[in-house]
Amino acid sequence: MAEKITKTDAELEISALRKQLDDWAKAYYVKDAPVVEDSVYDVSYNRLEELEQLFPELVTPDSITQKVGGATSGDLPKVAHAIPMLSMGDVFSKEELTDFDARIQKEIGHPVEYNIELKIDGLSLSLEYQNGKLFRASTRGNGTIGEDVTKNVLTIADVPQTLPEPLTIEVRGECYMPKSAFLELNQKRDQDGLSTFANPRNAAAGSIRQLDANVTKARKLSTFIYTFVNAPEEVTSQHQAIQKMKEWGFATNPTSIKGTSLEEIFDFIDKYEHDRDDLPYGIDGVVIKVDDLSLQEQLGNTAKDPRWEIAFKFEPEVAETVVRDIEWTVGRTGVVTPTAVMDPVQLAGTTVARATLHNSDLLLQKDVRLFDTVKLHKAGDIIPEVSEVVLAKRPADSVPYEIPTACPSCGQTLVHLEDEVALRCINPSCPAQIQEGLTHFASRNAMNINGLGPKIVQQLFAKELINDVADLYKLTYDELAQLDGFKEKSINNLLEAIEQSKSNSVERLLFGLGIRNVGAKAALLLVKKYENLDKLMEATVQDMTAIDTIGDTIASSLRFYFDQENAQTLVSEFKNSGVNLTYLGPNDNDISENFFKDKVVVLTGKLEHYKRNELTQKLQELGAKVTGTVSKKTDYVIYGADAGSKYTKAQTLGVALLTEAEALKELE
Ligand code: 3BA
Repeated sequence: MAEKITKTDAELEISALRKQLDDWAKAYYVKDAPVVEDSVYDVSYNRLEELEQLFPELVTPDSITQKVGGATSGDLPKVAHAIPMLSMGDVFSKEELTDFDARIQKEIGHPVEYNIELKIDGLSLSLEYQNGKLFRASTRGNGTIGEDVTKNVLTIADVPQTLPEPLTIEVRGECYMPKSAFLELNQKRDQDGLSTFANPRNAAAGSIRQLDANVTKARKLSTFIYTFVNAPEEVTSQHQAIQKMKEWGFATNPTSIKGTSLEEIFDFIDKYEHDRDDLPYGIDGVVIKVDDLSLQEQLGNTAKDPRWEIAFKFEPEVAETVVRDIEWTVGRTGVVTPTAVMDPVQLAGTTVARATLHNSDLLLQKDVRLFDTVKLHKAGDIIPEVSEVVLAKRPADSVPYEIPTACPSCGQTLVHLEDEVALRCINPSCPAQIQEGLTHFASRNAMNINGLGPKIVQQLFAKELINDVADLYKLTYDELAQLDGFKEKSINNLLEAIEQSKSNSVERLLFGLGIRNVGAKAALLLVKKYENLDKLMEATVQDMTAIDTIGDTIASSLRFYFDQENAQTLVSEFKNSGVNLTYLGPNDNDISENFFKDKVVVLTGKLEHYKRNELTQKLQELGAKVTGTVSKKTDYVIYGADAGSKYTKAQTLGVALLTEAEALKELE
């Protein structure tokens, strides 16, 4: 989806990102002492790339995205790489891999064979041999200029100093420190009162970039070599290249396999993502390379990376980041909850910059403070949560966090209700609570008023244009014209969305009212039984509980709500504004057997006969569930012109594909 950001905002963000990334890169490349996790770096880097794509005119040659690698230290002699050491494009999801494969197939014209390799978590080295003798070894540096580490590399046991034939070649690969060596080293350093390395990669980097080769020798480094700069004639594929290098005595990684289908790639990824802890060396992903060297040549390189490979990076399941702020938000019901605002970090598939701290008790119990480094995980694989504070990284001047005593919205003193861990604002006219209620009313599962998000609600409220949900239906063109940046088009769009919501089936309104304990499911069940709001408002608790799954709690909440005069006024205002108060949906038993009943369906590509939302509605009326992503649970993918990754994914997973025309036949 296209993002809305002004050029001025983008400019500011870009400049901040560049400065931040330059600082981080310096710490990483020059000092071998990273200040943030790689995943944090990646998120900011990707964001910068995204913004530069949106505003190509803002790209400058000194942007870190335009350089191949990081900086180099000043201490070691420099080496110019005649052939630059490129970087690798990286992806974090299988969807993106599917896109990669689709792009390759499109460009080549048919499925291709890949060499699938582990992505070793080390640092890249280039080894140059003259007449069979190792004469120079260098680090990648910034890709064009690296550092001469020949003396140090000569101490690495598995790097051949002489080749079986007097060859003049250059090979490249990854230098790493085995996990066992890393643990031993840190243990020893700790005993000696020295600082320890953050991870094996930093230890390897610090060990290879030594001025004293004896230090390197003591560090037990290893290598995996994976590429020829100029492959010998007889080698025509990446797979053969690895064979050949092995033959000549290089250490090569034994796990790589050849594969053609996404399934093979996904299986490889899953296997090693699962088994990675058991490997004696660290990996941080999988590299997929077009195997055939002539096809590689055909695909070529971009300025930064080859177009024939992609690195799939594993999701860190635990991530570390720094707490910058603790925000307190007032919910619809007055509960005040703390959220940690942190440096963005990649965590199990998504970018996380905020994590719930649940409630004040838990915050105190975990003793989370501002500027603390915290470990994050995902509760139930979904909700980012702070697991613990990394005390070793707590700043010396840290002070305990003070829980607020006043509501951040209305300033009224907060209370701790009996047997509740939550802190509450009990002011019924607290602006935050009212605004939350309004946003909830407009939200997707409630009245689904497109464009009426929290920011607009906040403005409408601040300008006193609305005070309760019924006021939404009294908004005029001139009133909306007062909103920041609202012009004819946006005003009409919002008015239209509000107008449309009047004809929603009433369960949306009932859910949207935000009555305690009444969720979307309960709302639907209730209106199905009572048909309209008038009848529901008269129902007794006992009558309501006759519905399966509607218990006393829900029924009493409803009764309590509708007994209030406010609620009754609200409903009559809805009526006056022409808001529909009856149930318009199908009755379950009404859906007759049909091709799509109870099937999970995904739509993709450009449809001709129907607008996408029309077809979606039609399918839903037939009892189908229409979703956005293709998975094993999908029954049918209906596709139109220019279908992309969803189409390929369906093919890979063996999900039935229907053209729009075929689907229409079944609809009739
Ligand atoms: N294969 C790292 N680059 C890699 C040159 C290509 C390449 C890597 C790789 C793109 C790994 C970027 C630095 C570089 C040599 C440039 C791998 C790994 N392939 N398996 C083909 O295991 N980390 N890294 N290295 N040239």
